Amino acid sequence: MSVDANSPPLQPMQASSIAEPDQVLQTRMTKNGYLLFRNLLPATAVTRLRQSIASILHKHGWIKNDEDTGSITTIRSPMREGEASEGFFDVYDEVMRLEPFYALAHQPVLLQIMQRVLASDCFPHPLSICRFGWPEHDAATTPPHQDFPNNQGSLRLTAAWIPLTDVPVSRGGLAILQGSNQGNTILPLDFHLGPGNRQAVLPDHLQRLPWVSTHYRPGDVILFSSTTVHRALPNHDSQYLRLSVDYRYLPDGDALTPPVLEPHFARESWDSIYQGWKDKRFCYYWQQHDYTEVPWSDEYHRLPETHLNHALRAESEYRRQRQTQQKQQTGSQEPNTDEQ
Ligand SMILES: O=C(O)CCC(=O)C(=O)O
Ligand SMILES: [Fe+2]
Repeated sequence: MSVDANSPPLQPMQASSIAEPDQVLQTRMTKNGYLLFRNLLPATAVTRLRQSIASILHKHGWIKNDEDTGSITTIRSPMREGEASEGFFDVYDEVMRLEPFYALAHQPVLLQIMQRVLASDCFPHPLSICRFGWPEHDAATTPPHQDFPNNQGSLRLTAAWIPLTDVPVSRGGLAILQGSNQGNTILPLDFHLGPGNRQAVLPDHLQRLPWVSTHYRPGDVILFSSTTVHRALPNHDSQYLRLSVDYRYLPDGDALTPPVLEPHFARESWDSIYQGWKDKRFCYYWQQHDYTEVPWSDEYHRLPETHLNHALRAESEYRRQRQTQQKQQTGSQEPNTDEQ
């Protein structure tokens, strides 16, 4: 398996089964840093969320009004996560209010497997993320990183990454550096244009580990640890958008930081997000848990002064490339026959 010349060669991911004993799953998680479960989530829950998000994307002119086939076709140029000037929040704010977006984190099958692998009393922290994996947007694709610096609190924090669309390897799914969690070391960081604006600097012994990935389908779930190095693959699949969500769980009583109790990007209050929800069961559910709040530390994100030049160069190169791409698109654009 190979994606392009700039990506490391990929090896296949090992799938796990919920029929395996807890001990086997826990040992594999400790050894490999991830567990992939095929077809875990009910199709209805995943489809409902994809359709809710797709209707927002369509309303804002980001995607075609396709038949729902599990694939989503983009009709606008890519943008970076959080890029306000490109209209990112016109869409993202609406997604952040969707009841099914938060409900999926509480799906019984997902909670049960997390409880078996992580801790019987674990729960998702409320900060939940939706990702748009744009085609031909390599410079701002999620770089190799660990989740601990972005969440902090407990090293036992465990993520669930969930594809909402079909994600063949060419469509930019998640890749895991297998075994990179061993030793639970927090890696130094460098600037990157992708989500989080930081990439992990991989020491030699980690560079020798295999990157693994797979063709993900809606219903699949991958769990990974807070120190597991992971990244997104470049999306080179025509005009298809990769859509996914990710949630993070921790054992009750463990530490967490204030930002993970906020909605992603913290642009609205929970009260405002909860307006219009039909089922209030998942409103403020975390307050029933016994976590310990610890301060957020900027130390995990600090970059050496020398990285500033690199950041500025990357930023201006990105802007130049995007202008060229946009000019080419405007030049070659056919009249849009898709009804808006
Ligand atoms: O979907 C992506 O591009 C990034 C996902 C990720 O980093 C995560 O789920 O922790
Ligand atoms: Fe991550």
